[in-house]
Amino acid sequence: MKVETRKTIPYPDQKPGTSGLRKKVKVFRQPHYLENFVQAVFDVLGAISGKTLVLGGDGRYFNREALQIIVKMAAANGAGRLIIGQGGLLSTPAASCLIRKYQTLGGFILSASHNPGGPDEDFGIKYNATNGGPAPESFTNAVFARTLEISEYRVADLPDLDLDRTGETQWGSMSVRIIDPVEDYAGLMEELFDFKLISQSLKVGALTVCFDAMHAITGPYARRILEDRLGAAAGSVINAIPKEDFGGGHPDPNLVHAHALAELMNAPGAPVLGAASDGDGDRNMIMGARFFVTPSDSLAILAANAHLLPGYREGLCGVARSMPTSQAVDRVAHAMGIDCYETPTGWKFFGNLLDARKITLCGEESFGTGSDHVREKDGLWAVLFWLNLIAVKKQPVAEIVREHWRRFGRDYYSRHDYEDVDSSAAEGIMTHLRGQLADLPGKRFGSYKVAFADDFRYEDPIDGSISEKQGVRIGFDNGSRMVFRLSGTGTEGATLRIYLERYERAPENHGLDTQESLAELIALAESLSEVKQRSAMAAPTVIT
Ligand code: VG1
Ligand code: CO
Repeated sequence: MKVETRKTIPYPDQKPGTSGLRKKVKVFRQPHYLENFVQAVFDVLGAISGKTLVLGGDGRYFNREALQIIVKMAAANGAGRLIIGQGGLLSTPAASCLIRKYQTLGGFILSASHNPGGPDEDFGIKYNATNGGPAPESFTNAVFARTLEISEYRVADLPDLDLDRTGETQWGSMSVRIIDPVEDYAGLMEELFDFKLISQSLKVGALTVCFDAMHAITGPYARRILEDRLGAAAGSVINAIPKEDFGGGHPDPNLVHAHALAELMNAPGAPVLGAASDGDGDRNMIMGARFFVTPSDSLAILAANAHLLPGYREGLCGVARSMPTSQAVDRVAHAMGIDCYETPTGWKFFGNLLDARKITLCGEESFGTGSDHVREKDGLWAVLFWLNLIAVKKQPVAEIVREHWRRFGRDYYSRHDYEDVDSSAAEGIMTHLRGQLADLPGKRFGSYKVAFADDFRYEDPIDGSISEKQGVRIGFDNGSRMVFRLSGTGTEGATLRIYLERYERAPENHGLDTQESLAELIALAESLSEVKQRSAMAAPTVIT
């Protein structure tokens, strides 16, 4: 095997965001762009000689091309073994599962998640560490620093690898194993959930399900697990074939983008559970017949009921949520007498807490929930959790949620996204908000009195690392909150996210429309941020 060392020059823009490096395909296709980033990861890792790496992606446009490049670079950098999903496919949680199960050094996940795919759309790459989770900020910062000074990379002179045939082969100085992308993950799910009970409920028709894979990675996973193993009716999984452009849509599981599912769930004869996942399979949307479950509520409900399921029978050691996620799970933790941690947005911040066994479940308002079974959020896991829960409780989704509200109160919650805002206007909004923080506490706005206002700063309780400026929070004395932050996953302009929540204890007030119930808070958020004037947008692009 001949190894070539090629000269390169640095790119200034390879700083990983909330979840890896995400750019337009055209940006990734610039000479040596991908190679620089991959070599920077190898350089920071240092000793990969003889080590095993997991490789796979969500199947989007450029997935295969990128994989071939990484295979040749891994060989040149001395990797001992690669484990690759057949066809170059692995969902994000399945990649995490494989890294853990086979105790590999880590792995590369090729995905831009819920961002659209195709020659003019997005691509992404992320490195996950030995624990199966996204590398921490200390690592991604070091990679970024390395990309700014890189001058050469190594690549082996090898032909393209056949990604479609499973089995073990010797490739240059490495052994390469192409594996079925679903099998190990399906086995893990079977350990966590009561497959027998779920399949009995499906068999007698007490449970019916529609899962929208949105033409993305979870199609093969959901078909194998829901239809083949559990016996859900053929056709329960829709849009099940992964496509390079996700059928031209946004593979983002929310009511706006998963509209086929939303329509079905609002029509007569809707299945008991409706669910969808995103491009790389780590997000989930949960619906019942004519009922949408807010992701923050879903996390709280899973936490309150986990002990009913085989994998969590021993109870939870603690829970965590990202800062903008509603406080619904905090109430559950309080009632159970366990700790609840508040972390910055992005799954990488849960890793240390999970590794240190401080938490068992965690989640984000952005349709992400997960547990200590892997180190990523996990879409299909959440769906199986709900299926198992419905089978145990023998109640419809809406009833499970309403019962939860009666016990804990309801946290009305919504996120308003202003997408593709001019970057300097978006920065201006954040600066304007930060400028008010010192004066806000104690001020009254209608029925809301400000209790605190700050820019969220996180000190990791395990390694003491500090992450600053993670979002502006304004809290009120009645427990309501609003949060403002800029997205770290977009590839064009800026996206401002405004998160709003209001707590309602009294059951007679649990049936309000979410936007109406938050109307006063929304108007206040818009006026404090001056979002409409500064962005020149009359309304949010997406409301979830
Ligand atoms: C968004 C979500 C965040 C999530 C991240 C990655 O980040 O808000 O909660 O962890 O996407 O999810 P941001 O910075 O755009 O708000 V995924 O499914 O895109 O890997
Ligand atoms: Co995702």
